[in-house]
Order: sequence, then C-alpha cells, then structure tokens
Amino acid sequence: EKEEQFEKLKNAIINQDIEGCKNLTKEALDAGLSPIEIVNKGLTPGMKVVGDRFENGEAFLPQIMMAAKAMQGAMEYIEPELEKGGGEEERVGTAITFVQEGDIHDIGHRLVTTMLQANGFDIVDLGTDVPDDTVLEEIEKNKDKKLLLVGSALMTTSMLGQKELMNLIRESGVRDYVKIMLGGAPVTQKWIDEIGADATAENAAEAARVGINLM
Ligand code: HCB
Repeated sequence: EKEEQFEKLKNAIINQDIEGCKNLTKEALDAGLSPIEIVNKGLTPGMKVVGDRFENGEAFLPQIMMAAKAMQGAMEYIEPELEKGGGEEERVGTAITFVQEGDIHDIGHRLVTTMLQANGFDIVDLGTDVPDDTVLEEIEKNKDKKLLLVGSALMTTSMLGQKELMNLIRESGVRDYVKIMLGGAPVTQKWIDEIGADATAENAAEAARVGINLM
C-alpha cells in the first residue's frame, strides 16, 4: 500500500505529471505518510531516473524542467509539513546555506534549509549561484555565533568550486569560526576529507542530524 504510493509519486515525476504529482503528494500526506519518506522514497528516486535518462540522451532539458516543476509543486505541500517537524524549541545555532557559484539547482538546497530550520537552526539563506566572496563575507559577519556553513553542488564543475572555497576560507583566517557541511549528489565522504570540510549528508533528514552533531 505504502510502497504503491511511493511508486506512484516516483512515476508522476518521471512522467512530468505536474497536477498528478501535487495531488498524489497531498493524498499521501493526508493518508499519514511522512513528508520525509515521500521525498526520499517517492520524489527523489523519480528525479534520479530523469537525471539518468538525460545523461544517457533518452531525455532532454525540457523534460527535466517539467519534472523539476512537478517536484516544486509537491514541495508546496511538503515544506509546510517539514517546518512543523522537529519541534526543537532550543536554538541550535546559525546555518548559512547556499548553492555553489555557477549552479542553480535549488530543490535539494531548499529541502536541506527547511529541515535545518525545523530542527532549531536560525537560517541565513544565500540562495543559488553564490560567489565565494559572498560566502566569506557572511561567515565574517556571523563569526561570533555558533556557525554552520551548508553548501550544495549538483554538478561536477560546481563541486570542484567547493575545493576553491575551502582554500579561501582557510586563507582568510575564518576556518576556526565555522563548521562546514557540504553536499549534493556528486559529493562523497572522500571528497570532504580531501578538501578539508567537516561532513556531508545523503539527504535532508540526515543533514539535520549531522548539522546538530557538528554544533
Ligand atoms: Co540539472 N543536472 N542541469 N537541472 N539536474 C543534473 C544535476 C545532472 C546530474 C543530470 C545528468 O547529467 N545526469 C547534470 C550534472 C552533471 C554533472 O556535472 N555531473 C545536470 C546538468 C548537466 C544540468 C545543466 C548543465 C543542463 C544544461 O543546461 N545543459 C543545467 C545547469 C544549470 C546550472 O546550474 N548552471 C541543468 C539544469 C537543470 C534544471 C534547471 C532543468 C533542473 C533544476 C531545477 C531546480 O533546481 N530549480 C535540473 C534538475 C532537476 C536536475 C536533476 C534531474 C535532479 C536534481 C534534483 O533536484 N534532485 C539532476 C539529476 C541528479 O541529481 N541525479 C540533474 C532532487 C534533490 C532532492 O536531490 O541531490 O539536489 P539533491 O539534494 C539532496 C542531497 O544531495 C542532499 O540533501 C538533498 C535533499 O535530500 N544535499 C545535501 C543537498 N545539498 C546538501 C548540502 C549538505 O550540506 C548536505 C546534504
């Protein structure tokens, strides 16, 4: 029953069914499925299929854009539910969230930001395509707080930008003031170790747990 609903959600993304995806998401929430499970077991696997098809030349940009639109429609129901979650009264710290320069993929970034907020972080959301200088300025501005930097990169090119950013953070002398969690589909623990960040996470729920542990 549950599995069937996840399968339907996944297919709604794959088939770029914008209305259907929205309605199925609402139905699933009304039926008591958790918003996180809907994202992790339904919508995201669908996006993965679309991405793989694009890579193999079986799908084209307009199709990815429509699939993203379907996911964004679903998010209109998911995000308010995530914001209720956690129920953490105590503030954990401040999270500066952003997507690496050159990269406009924002669906995962928004999910991670929402989950951190729901779990007690005050948020400074810098949005997408953020230049390194802006990130450095924001760390400098907030360095007297308990601070977590949360960056996303969805492409191999923007992932390489994370290395440059880590170098700049060290050179500018603010590394000790901030914990750094970097993620996005191509990011691995090996990469995190190589560039000297503190952690990564597979998905938004894990990002909240990891973020809290870092504080
Ligand atoms: Co886009 N795209 N795209 N795309 N796209 C990818 C990312 C490819 C992998 C597809 C492929 O080829 N297989 C590919 C990158 C290849 C590479 O470099 N390895 C790619 C490409 C090439 C491009 C363009 C260059 C295409 C073109 O124009 N020719 C272009 C780039 C534009 C740019 O950024 N400058 C482009 C454009 C687009 C859109 C606009 C059509 C659309 C984005 C819409 C939007 O975000 N508003 C899009 C989409 C949707 C995708 C795929 C299909 C899905 C991404 C997504 O939303 N996933 C993606 C394929 C894929 O990733 N497999 C494809 C769902 C979310 C929930 O997952 O991984 O983003 P997530 O986030 C997770 C997780 O990583 C983690 O938690 C999140 C929530 O669970 N997480 C963190 C994320 N950030 C974290 C930070 C932390 O600290 C911790 C955890």
